[in-house]
This record gives sequence, structure tokens and C-alpha cells, in this order.
Amino acid sequence: MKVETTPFADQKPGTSGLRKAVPDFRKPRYLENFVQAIFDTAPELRGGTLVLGGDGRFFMDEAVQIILRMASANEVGRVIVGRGGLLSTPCASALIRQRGAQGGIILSASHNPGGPEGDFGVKFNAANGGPAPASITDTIFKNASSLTRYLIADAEPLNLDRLGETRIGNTVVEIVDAVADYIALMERLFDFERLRAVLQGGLRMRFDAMNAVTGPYAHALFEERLGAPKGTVVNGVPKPDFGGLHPDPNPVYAKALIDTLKDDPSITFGACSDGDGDRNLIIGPGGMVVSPSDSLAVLAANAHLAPGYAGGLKGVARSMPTSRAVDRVAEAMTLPLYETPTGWKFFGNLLDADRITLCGEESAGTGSNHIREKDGLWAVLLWLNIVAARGMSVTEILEEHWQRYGRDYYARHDYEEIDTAAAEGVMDHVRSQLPRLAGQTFGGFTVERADEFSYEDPVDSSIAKAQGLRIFFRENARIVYRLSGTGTQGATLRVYLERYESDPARQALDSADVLADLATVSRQIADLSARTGRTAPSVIA
Ligand code: G16
Repeated sequence: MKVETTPFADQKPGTSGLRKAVPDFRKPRYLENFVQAIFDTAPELRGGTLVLGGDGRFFMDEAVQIILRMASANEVGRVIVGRGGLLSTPCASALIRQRGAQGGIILSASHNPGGPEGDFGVKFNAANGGPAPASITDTIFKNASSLTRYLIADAEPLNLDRLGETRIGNTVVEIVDAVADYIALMERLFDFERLRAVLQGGLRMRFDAMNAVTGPYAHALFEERLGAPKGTVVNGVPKPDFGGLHPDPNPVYAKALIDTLKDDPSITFGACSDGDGDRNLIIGPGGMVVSPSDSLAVLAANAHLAPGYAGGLKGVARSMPTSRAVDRVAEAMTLPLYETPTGWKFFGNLLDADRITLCGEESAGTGSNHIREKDGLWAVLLWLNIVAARGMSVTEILEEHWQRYGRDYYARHDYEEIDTAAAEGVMDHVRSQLPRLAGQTFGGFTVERADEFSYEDPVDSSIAKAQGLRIFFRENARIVYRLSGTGTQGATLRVYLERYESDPARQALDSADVLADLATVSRQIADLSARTGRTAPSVIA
């Protein structure tokens, strides 16, 4: 059936697909328009295979049924759907690759809250299993902006809990239990016997699935397969509103888990992941939080201890605002190091071309060449594998790492829901100063150089401009400003602060104390309080 429509002006994908408030997605024709633009952009799906699933958030069930009917009307040959419509983002990436699909549609707004007033999102992943690159998302936007019709079949809702094949018209719909395949993939990378021995032999861990999609995977993996005691996984049932909580693995929203490790010294390993399971946070004894940038560096330095990476790494990559901790590891190991713009899609070409094995971001994401998304449970398993192989705790590993490489004190200050024009005004204000900042001193920090980051992809030579404003200081410090591409209300200004410390006697200081002066400088240079009315960040991650 062909349905006439008119375009919506705001369907430009951001850092990670189209993210909007649920009420926006529930407007008549809104979801349908965007999905049709995907089908129009990817004609290879006609007669091909599409993977479909999401993180279980509110509106997903309805969206899956709509997309199935649209897939049929757009003559997709086969749609592979997770049981109950559920697929974690890493699992969707793995399925696309395993099944040779032409692409995937992932329904998630990641770490953003869910529920009727929460957020929803639609992301298209390409045949390599990774988020579609800008060339494709630009075309989706172009097609969405000139759409006059969408195609949808008339069919009853399918029972997504019944495994096996069924049909809508000529399209085969295959409902799969993807958990077992995902665990089999992890088993090829990690030493499960050693992990079993550790988890049954005394190491107590707590994994908080945050009422989100990783619950079923984590129960099956840690408790059933690796033999950790029941209760190791908490908040393990996916809920449409994430239990009213914020499924974002950072020190603010993972406070309950951090407090558990503070209060119970017998639990020495804590971890959590986000709404769709691609992010992770690692917590050591006493509630010590591993900053995601440090996590990437530690994983790069120790990955060879896991069987899947025993042959060494080809190279590593980090997004530009991620701290330079991993750069020091790459230098010591003489590995190629790539600095990319924010967005996992920028790692895709490097992974496909086998230039890198590991990559990661300050936004709590780490991953490897096993798939083309970041992978929360994978990161937890790699950390566990390293803890087991080295016989050291998370804290001991981290402290030893700092002694060897130095510590990059790091924080991200988020100023959320600020007026969009004011946020752009802040960026313009900082940008206008860049050419004359070098040599100027602010609060004891002297600018060495300043620029706007742009990236030329070394594989396909595509160029991404305006990817963040960087100010480097002689005191081995850096401030980065950029606007988030994943928020749904107003604008979120992200200010990334970083300061390097090589002296082991000064590596156990409180990060907030170390970065306090730099934070003041960041507000001063941006003229933040006058322009936005904000004198402090909404969230410090
Ligand atoms: C997405 C992207 C990440 C990015 C993050 C934050 O993650 O995949 O690459 O670092 O958003 O982006 P921004 O700073 O623009 O808000 P996720 O987990 O939200 O899909």
C-alpha cells in the first residue's frame, strides 16, 4: 500500500542516527517517513536481508511491527528480528555480519531515558555491521526531506516471542534468539575456562544491567555460562522505561553500583552498561571508577592476555575528545594511532581496512574488530580476562598503568538543555578566538596552540570538518569544546578537560581537584555564564 506523505524538516541524523523525544516519533507518519527514507537510500535491501531489533524501550514494540510491514512493502527478502524485538546494539552488529545481511535498523536512544516522555531513536547500520557513514546518513536526510510517499503492507501484528520463520507477504520474518550466538562469539575471544575459575573461585562481581537490554545476555553469560552466583547480575530485566532510571553508565547514574562496591569490600569488580548495551563502565574495589579514556589505554596495553588478541594489535584509535592516555600506550608499543571525530561510524573504515584492532571513546565505549559497534559486555569480559590473567585487581592494574605511562586526569563537563542559539554562540565565540589564543595565559595555563578539528579518513579520503574546538596548553593540559549530536532537548555543550601527570607521587589525587582550575578557565574562555546563564555543568562524566 502506498501512503501519501509530506516531509518533516527535522529528520537529520545526528552522531548516532535519528534521536527524538517519543512524542515526536509518535506523530503520525514520523517514523514511517524516516524508515522509508532508509529503504529508499539502501536499494540493496530489496530482495536482501535486514536485521531489526532494539533495546526494549517504550514505543519499540509498535515501531518493530510498523517496520516489518514496511519492509514487506519495500520487498525486503528476509528480516531477522531478535526475540521480543530485543537486540543489543553489539549483537545487532554481530548478526548483520554473521548472516551477511545488507543492513540493520536498530531502535534505541542509547543511554537516554525511556518511557512515554523519554527518548527514542532509529539508526541504520550498513552491511559491515557498523553505523552508516555520513555519506549514507546525508542521503537518508535528503530522501526524508523530499519524501512524498511511504510503502506499508497490511498485516496483523506478529508474535515476536515465537522463534522461527513466518511471513508478511513475500517477506520472510525470522525470529531468533541472538543471545546464544553472541555468547559463542565472546567465547572465541576470551578464555572462558579461566573466567569460570575466577568467578567460581572467589572473585565477586556485580553487573548492573540498568533495566536495559543487556540483562538477558548478562544472566546467560555470567551466571549460567560462567557460573557466577545468582544475584551477580542486578536490574537484569529490560523495562520500557528502564525502571524510571537513566541507563547511562557514568558515575552519576551508576551511583547505586558504585556505592555497593564502597559498602561491600568483598565485591571487587563492578560493571554496568547502557540502554542498548554498547557502553560500559568498569568499577574497582572500594568503588573506584575507571575513566573510559583510561579503560581504553589499559585494554590496549593488556589485550594480548586474552586469546582473541594474543597475536597483538594492528593499531588503535580514539575519538578526538578522548584523553591521550592510549596514545602513550601506542607509542610504547609502536602501534599506529588514529584520532577520529566523535561517532563510532568513524572507526568503521579503519576496522574494515584492518588498520586497527581496538578503539574507544570517552563516552564509555570500547570495542574491537570482532564487530563494528562498541560493545559493553565485551569490554567487561576483556577486563575480567586481564584481571584473571594478571592476578591483580582493577585498581592495582590501573595504578600500575599510571606509574608506567603517567596519568591523564580527565573529566567531561556537560551543560545540558541550553538554548540552541546560545550554545552556537558559545562555539562561535571560542572559534573566533582560536587564531589569537597561542601565547595567552588564563588562570596559570598558557595556550600552546588552538584549532578546530577536522578529519580526513585515511581509507576513503572523506573529510569531516568542524568536529570540535581544541585548546592545548603548555602545562600538558587540553580543553575541547563541542556540541553533542545525541541530545533531544535544546543543545548540550560538552567541555572536555584533561591534564597529564607523570609524577607517581601525584597520581592519586582527586580528579575534580586537579581539574578545578582548568574548568574555571574553560568557562572563562567560553564566556559561559554570560552567554548561557550556567555557572556549573549539569553532569560531570
Ligand atoms: C553515540 C556515538 C558515540 C558518541 C556518543 C556521544 O553513542 O556512537 O560515538 O561518542 O554518541 O556523542 P555526542 O557527544 O555527540 O552526544 P551512543 O552510545 O549514544 O550510541
